[in-house]
Amino acid sequence: MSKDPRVVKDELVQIYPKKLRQKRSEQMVVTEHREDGSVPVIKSNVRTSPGIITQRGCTYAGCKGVIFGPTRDILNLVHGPIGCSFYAWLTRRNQTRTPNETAPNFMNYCLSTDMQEENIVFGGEKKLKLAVKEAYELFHPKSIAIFSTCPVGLIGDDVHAVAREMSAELGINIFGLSCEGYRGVSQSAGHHIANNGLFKNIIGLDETPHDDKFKINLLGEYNIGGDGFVLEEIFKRCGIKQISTFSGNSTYDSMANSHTADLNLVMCHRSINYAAEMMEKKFGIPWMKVNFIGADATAKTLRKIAQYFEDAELAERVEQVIAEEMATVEATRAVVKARCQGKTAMLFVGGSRAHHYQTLFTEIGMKTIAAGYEFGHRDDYEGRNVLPGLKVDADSRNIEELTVVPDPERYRPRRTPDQVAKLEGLSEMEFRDYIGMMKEMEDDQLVIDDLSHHETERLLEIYKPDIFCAGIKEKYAVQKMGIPCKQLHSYDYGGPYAGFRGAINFFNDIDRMVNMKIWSYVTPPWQSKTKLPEEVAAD
Ligand code: CFM
Repeated sequence: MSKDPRVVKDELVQIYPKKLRQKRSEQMVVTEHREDGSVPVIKSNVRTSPGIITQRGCTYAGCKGVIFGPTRDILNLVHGPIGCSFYAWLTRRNQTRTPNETAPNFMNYCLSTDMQEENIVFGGEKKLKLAVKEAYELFHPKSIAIFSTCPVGLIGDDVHAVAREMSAELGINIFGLSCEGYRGVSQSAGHHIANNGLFKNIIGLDETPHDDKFKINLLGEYNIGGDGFVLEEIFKRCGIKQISTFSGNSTYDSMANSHTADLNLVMCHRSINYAAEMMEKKFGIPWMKVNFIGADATAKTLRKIAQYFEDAELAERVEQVIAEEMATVEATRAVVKARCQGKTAMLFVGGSRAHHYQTLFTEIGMKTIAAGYEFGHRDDYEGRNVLPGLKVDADSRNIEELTVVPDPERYRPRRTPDQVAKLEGLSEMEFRDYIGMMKEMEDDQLVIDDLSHHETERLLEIYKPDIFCAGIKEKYAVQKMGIPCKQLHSYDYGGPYAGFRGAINFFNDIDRMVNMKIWSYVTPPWQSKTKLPEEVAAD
């Protein structure tokens, strides 16, 4: 069958009923850079149609698992049936390191109100209060975040009232999050709800000043596989003070103090852009899109930071770190590139990595032939310039938009209007901007939003890429088709992949995967003659 992406696109949707075919067609585009600088419009952040096997997760997953999960000393208490807590427990490989053995780390615990039928019928607020008390007595945390699961919204338990009451009683910061799984079309809604929760309840509570010269927050970096550790070290070597990270390896206090920084670096735009915007409005901290995935990308990001602070000494230190690190990167890259040049990759993951990881593949000469997000919005694909024209649909209206105004005492613009204008004029800075995935892709590649299982199979059969990047739900089905699958959520058992050292790890792992033939020798169960258990039983 033809590999022309336009033909393939028609083939992927051909099996669907007419209405669904139309909808899915609008969620698939072939990349093209138009003369006016625009890229094709892609439908995204819309509901997955019933019957489709999606890669997506729920709103609760985005709020509890993604944004709050990596904070080690905010006690995460899930109000709901035990499964919601259990399946969000230690599955994301977000790592943390306490400064000493006695410092709190609640990440190892799976805390739930364990709702039963009785609570669904008669209400669960009493049980929630008891659970908060019990958790407090056991752990004495500074803060407790209560997460609502689907039944909580359905029966109308008021987690916010319980949080207020218990906060007054126990004298610690307790707050609720209305992040029921069904509240949005994907985990993306949960990110927004969590950003609002952080902003309303934590950011700005600690005024401790720092006299460091270059103070930043790293937003949208979750320390998967130790990525955050690598970046912390790079910042330290460059002399950049990292006040907080949202939220990899983070603490309650660091977040409460984050408004004292002078620049917000936004790594994963999808999950954290709301906090960046709100912090700029309230405190005057500008934000800048960065990418630490890829060695060249890391070097570029560090230079952008130095440029923002306009300091010769910082620029010099940054160059020194880049030079030292790049020597090792180049040695590995040259070997790996020679073995991987021209091979092909597909990336279908999340709301930012399907873009960022293309950089790493490019750095070793591999080509991304198809990519897409599970839950990205149009700005993540096409760039933030589309934002003013976006229509807010009923599902997005479901999520609270906070009204943020400059703080009367604490608003302090970090840059003069002239400096801001200059930074905004430099397109490579992506100052308060994100250009999105498609502008960095070559023409004539497939971009597919919320890829389905059926479409995955057809893509693999048609293109037979050298590697497919996705998550655990896809991994084994892909490998049974003879193609290696790299998990870009958890990194399988590997990582870190961020920064210079991370790039070296990634190059080596990908080299092993694309040059190892083992999966092509697999006979999938549906082609083998091995009898199924029920066939054996029937014999
Ligand atoms: Fe951002 Fe993430 Fe991602 Fe994400 Fe995620 Fe993740 Fe992801 Mo899995 S915050 S959007 S909700 S970069 S858990 S660390 S890997 S889907 S691409």
